Amino acid sequence: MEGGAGRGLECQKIMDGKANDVNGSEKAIPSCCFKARASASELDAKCHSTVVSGWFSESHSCSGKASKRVYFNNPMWPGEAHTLEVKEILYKGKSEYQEVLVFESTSYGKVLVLDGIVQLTEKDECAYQEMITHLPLCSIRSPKNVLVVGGGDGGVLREISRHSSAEQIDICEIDQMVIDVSKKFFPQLSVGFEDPRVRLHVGDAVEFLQSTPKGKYDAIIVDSSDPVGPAQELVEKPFFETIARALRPGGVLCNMAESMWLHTHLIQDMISICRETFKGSVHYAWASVPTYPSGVIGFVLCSTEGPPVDFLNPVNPIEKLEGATKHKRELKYYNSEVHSAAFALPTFLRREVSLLRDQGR
Ligand code: SPD
Repeated sequence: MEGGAGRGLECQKIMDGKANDVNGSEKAIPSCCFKARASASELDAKCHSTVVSGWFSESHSCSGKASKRVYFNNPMWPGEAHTLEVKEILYKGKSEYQEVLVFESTSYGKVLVLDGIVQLTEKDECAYQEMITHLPLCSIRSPKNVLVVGGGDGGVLREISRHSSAEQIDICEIDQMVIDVSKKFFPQLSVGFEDPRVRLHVGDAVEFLQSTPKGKYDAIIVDSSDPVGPAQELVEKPFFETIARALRPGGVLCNMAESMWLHTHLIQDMISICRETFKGSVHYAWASVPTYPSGVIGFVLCSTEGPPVDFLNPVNPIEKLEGATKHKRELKYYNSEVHSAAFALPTFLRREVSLLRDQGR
């Protein structure tokens, strides 16, 4: 095992199947790499941690008995794996839903990883959380009732709390462990839970939305993990229908929508479903997040039938909301200029997205 003394020890612990739990006590590490296992023959698959020789790789690694090689491949981005140097592993555990890993990286601060996929780093989380929140909330006047689906780290809540118009901020997160881990290791995000307007619901978002009164929310933000595992149904039509039902006329949805470089078909599918489901407008925007695959992440923004929403020109500019740009933490990425620019699409993507519109899908 390579790496510094501390790092070597922590990595060895992981390889030995031990790590510290949220409270610091040593805990057995569950078998890793369920997805890699599924793609390898059971006898041939021997799973390793995703931390090898002091480097975390966003992949599912599995050594084949026959070839004695380590494979790195993630079904969401086959053929590539982003890698970060690990200073220290801080936590590894398994919830009912997913594997949870927190490590200190040498270049991006602390990193939260779910099922082998980077969810956020201290250095660049600002771009994702600010954009997924303010793109929708600055596109409507005085948002009052807001729902976050997922987002258990609290970063999106922190951003919503800049909007003094918000009266009730609901969050439905399925995995209590994500909330606990964030409160312990990412206090600058979990601070979002401290806002008295926040109501936490731990459970399934589909069930939560089904029991939500029709037209309750002005805005819904879906801050999910990638659509493999627990988040799969969050990109399917029935889910979007329950969202549309829960929004008021002219209400808005902002949904995490992957990378334009890697997931054009998924984006096309989402836009197509949203055009069928939401009778207002549907747009795609994007932001630069260096630690997400291909360095960018996108968002689908939709509005329901009702007062028209012009997503491209914010009617509720953040700079005009008293104290908003400095609330809890100064904005680092989002501003009104970035807002409008985020909807400018490269030619290849514009073609794909407008093709759907021309086909009336
Ligand atoms: N490919 C990673 C996408 C992660 C989206 N969710 C991030 C959660 C941060 N609040």
